Amino acid sequence: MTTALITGITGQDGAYLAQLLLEKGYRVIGLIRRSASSDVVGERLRWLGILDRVELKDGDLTDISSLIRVIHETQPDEVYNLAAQSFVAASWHQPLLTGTVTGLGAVNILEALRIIRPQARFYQASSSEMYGLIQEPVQNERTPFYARSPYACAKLFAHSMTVNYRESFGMFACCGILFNHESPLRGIEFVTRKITDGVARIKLGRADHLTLGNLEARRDWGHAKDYVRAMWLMLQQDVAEDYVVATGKTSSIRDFCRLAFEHAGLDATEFVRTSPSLLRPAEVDLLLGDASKAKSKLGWTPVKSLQEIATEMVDADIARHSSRQ
Ligand code: NDP
Ligand code: GDR
Repeated sequence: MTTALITGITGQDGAYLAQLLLEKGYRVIGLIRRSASSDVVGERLRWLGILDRVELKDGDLTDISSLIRVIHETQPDEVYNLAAQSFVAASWHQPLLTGTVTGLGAVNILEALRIIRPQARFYQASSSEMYGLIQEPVQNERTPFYARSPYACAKLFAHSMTVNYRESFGMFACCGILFNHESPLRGIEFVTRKITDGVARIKLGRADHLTLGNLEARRDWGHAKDYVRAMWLMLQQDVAEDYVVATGKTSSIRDFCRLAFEHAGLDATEFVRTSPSLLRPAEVDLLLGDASKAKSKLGWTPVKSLQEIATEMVDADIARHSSRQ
């Protein structure tokens, strides 16, 4: 039985990846942080009905001793480093924490693996945010990076270190440069989920408007379930390489609002307000990925369209709010 260790298993991608690996017959170990709200830890795993099928080990990406202990105890064949302070907007408020977790945290786990389990295959969750101030209208593995937030700077450091560990020590280490991916398990602070949650509240008469920031930013949005499949495929190859994972289509926040409100029979222009307080100190205006390499080498293609994603998320949020009378 193949053993996988997932950091960030309680997040959106960690939960879907755990589900995928369980379907494939893996033993799945997840790293979890101690929380004072222990009753809600693992909520996404519970939602997917797999909480009791994964082994949760306590640890923190910033504490290398905990990583060494967990790797030593579980001897993983594959390690997926998904843990991060992943909210771009928060990274300006907590730049040091973001650098420590999202940047140095990746080196902690690479270093722990190098010392005690160098044969394990390693996946690093790199991000399209690293492209930042766009140098080319369509971004692929050769497009130069230009980080625009403390989060992107930290991810760029982790990305470079992963490549460096591969080249220096011959470790099987891959970076997936994933563009935005969403689902009903997306954190409520991210714009798509904030919108679908807002639509649900308005539809059920629990709110009368939704306040957003920049409606003109464009993102290449896919579905998280499709994207975790690409992570797994990267670690099944003969050679470790980096891959862009994207749909090749870009839409604005305004477009996503229209799709989500329309699905609930509402007109977005009646309910969406904007506030300068939600604008970022530096914005990433446009992301549009070229996943040709992932398509040709991994045989990966996204399945879900943005319309389907918006529909699934709105339905899930209406169901959630309806069950909380
Ligand atoms: P989430 O924010 O949903 O999940 C982040 C996870 O990291 C949570 O499980 C969180 O645990 C954990 N975590 C945070 N800090 C620590 C720490 N110090 N030690 C251990 N675990 C920690 O992110 P997503 O699932 O959306 O994304 C997964 C990864 O992919 C992230 O690295 C993200 O930056 C990256 N990424 C995401 C994209 C997207 O569109 N979703 C696109 C490109 C990259 P807890 O539950 O305790 O907070
Ligand atoms: P992003 O996702 O920063 O791309 O990072 P987010 O959904 O937070 O923002 C997308 C765009 O929407 C604009 N926006 C708003 N964003 C939020 N959160 N809230 C608002 O009210 C709002 N109004 C407009 C933002 O300015 C931005 O342009 C996500 C994360 O998952 C990262 O971890 C990951 O690396 C990247 O995607 C790829």
